[in-house]
Amino acid sequence: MPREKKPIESRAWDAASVELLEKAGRDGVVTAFDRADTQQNHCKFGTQGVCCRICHMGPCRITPKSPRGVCGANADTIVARNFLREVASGVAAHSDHARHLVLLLKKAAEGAAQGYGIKDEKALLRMAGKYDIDPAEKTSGEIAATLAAKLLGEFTSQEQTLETLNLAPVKQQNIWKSMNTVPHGIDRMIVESMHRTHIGVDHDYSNILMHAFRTSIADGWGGSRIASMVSDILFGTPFPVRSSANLGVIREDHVNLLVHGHEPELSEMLTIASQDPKIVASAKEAGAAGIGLAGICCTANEILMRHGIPVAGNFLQQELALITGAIEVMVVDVQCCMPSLPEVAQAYHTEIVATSDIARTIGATPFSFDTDKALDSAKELIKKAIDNFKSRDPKKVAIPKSHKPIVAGFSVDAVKYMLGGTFRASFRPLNDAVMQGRIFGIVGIVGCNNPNSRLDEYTNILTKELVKNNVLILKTGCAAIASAKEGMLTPESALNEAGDGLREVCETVGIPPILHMGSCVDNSRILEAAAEVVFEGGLGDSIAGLPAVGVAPEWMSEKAVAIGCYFVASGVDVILGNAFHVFGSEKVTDFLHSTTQDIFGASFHHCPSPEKAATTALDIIAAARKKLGIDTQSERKLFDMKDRREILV
Ligand code: SF4
Ligand code: MSK
Repeated sequence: MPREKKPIESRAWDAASVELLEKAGRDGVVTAFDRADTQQNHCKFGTQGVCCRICHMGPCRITPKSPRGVCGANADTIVARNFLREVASGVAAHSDHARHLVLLLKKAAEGAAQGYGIKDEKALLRMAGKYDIDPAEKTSGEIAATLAAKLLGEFTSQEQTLETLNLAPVKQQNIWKSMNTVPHGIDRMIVESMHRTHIGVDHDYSNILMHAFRTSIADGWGGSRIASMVSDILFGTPFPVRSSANLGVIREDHVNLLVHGHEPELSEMLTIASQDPKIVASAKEAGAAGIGLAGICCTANEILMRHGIPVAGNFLQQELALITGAIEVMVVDVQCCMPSLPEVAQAYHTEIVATSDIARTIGATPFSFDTDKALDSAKELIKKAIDNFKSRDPKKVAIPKSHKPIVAGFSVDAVKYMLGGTFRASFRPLNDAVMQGRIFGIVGIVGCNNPNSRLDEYTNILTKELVKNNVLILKTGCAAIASAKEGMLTPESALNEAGDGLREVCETVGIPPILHMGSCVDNSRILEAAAEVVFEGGLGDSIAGLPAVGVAPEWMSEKAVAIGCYFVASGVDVILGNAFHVFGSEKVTDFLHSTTQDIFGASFHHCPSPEKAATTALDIIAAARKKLGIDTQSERKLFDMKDRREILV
């Protein structure tokens, strides 16, 4: 039977992507959208999670007729083991990213990393304080060196539990202690996950799953939190910046260089180098109007948050960006960079440059990025792009017009500042707005795109519905880029869609109702915000009781599984657009979707449609408000400076 070919408009929500998918057809270029069609009949054993290939007596597949693998493992054990391995991989990805940053901090502290230094002294001192480092009579380099050594200990510690856990509300810490889910060193947690899932080790599905949550805590409150904090020290804590998003940010008359992946070390240097007058002059000598730097996925989010560099697109637009025919070089680092990129690039003149030694791609140019000479490396890469400009074939160039203005850069510090100014930076006005009902609740919408559903559709419908219902949205990753492309990340446009109460608060404070908080590791900023709400008071003593929900609408990566787990372990209910591969075990499914309520005060919910996700989120928030006793509408009153002073005097 011939495979069903979907109409192009059904693949993507935004017009720019549809335009380039049509061009891909004309240019004979195969993309992830086409390959998803050829993979339509997904293996049932895989989607149910009941295929085990952990040892070579197998692979074993569980069916009613063969309910146990050769070793005797049943569906519960196999599904739970597969789940834990996904979590471990996600945690490893985030935490290795964090490790690279800590090693860079160490080098920068020693003065051995060209172009890097301590950009945000306040962030350094704040973090040093958390690690009891006395700053007296120490240079910032010395403080950074001591801090880096302590942070490296968070990865390797064997008996000590993570110090970063102290950043969580005491109630969460106590739950983790009582449930035996306090993580030791991050690396140890990942190693133990692999050990436990080896043949013949941990067979009790609930014991395996509890370790999945324990390992995930080492990510959300450990690796990812460290990555965000160290990035802030090295590159600056984000504050609101204006920029624009979607494929239309690519400029035809510029030498175009795209950064893609996750780690910000090189992209920071490319940002600096791209503004070097000598480099701009050589681009002009080559016949271009200048250097066009833009990003894809989370590397894009990193330099957007700190420098306002435009975002060309999210995960499923990485190939589409090349199909514009106007990209000289795409620099890839780690995570979410498709192996298909060099093949797509072959249809044009684009050079794909793989810059991480742990992430090589066949057909890409390997480039060993050396943090000792980072600025030189960045200049070399831009020179490569300038040299390649002459090879561009104008007949193959077609850049969609579409791009939207955005405001991003909402770190927790930035939100506090916007709420209370320099001297009274605080979450108080936010908590009050929630208590008074002007803000009904807070929802974090995060995660990827997935060609099994229409690009950005679920994310955008859900976001609009929640904003209409007075829900403040916190966003990261590719979900944030989806809203950016939709024009929902500016105070002006999004406020038209917000409910009355939310609009009132956003207008008073001057923020959009959707706050872009950064990249995948910056999901830890959402936890930080949740903790701040608890610390501020008035909404209970635990994250678990807050009128807050997490949603991963179009997720696809193992990192998203880890993120979902650390949200649940922190007491935040998580709605999934795509189901986990666990339905082959009723017990594992029940554990994740129900038992965790009794353990952590939160669980997973599978909602295949955005409408169902919206009603589920609103129901969860309504129940939390009732429990907190704030379900009745109190008098609506604008919170002005006089009110703030009265509270804080
Ligand atoms: Fe089969 Fe058991 Fe080996 Fe898995 S560990 S492949 S279930 S024998
Ligand atoms: S990039 S993990 S597709 S959010 Fe962070 Fe996007 Fe998901 Fe990658």
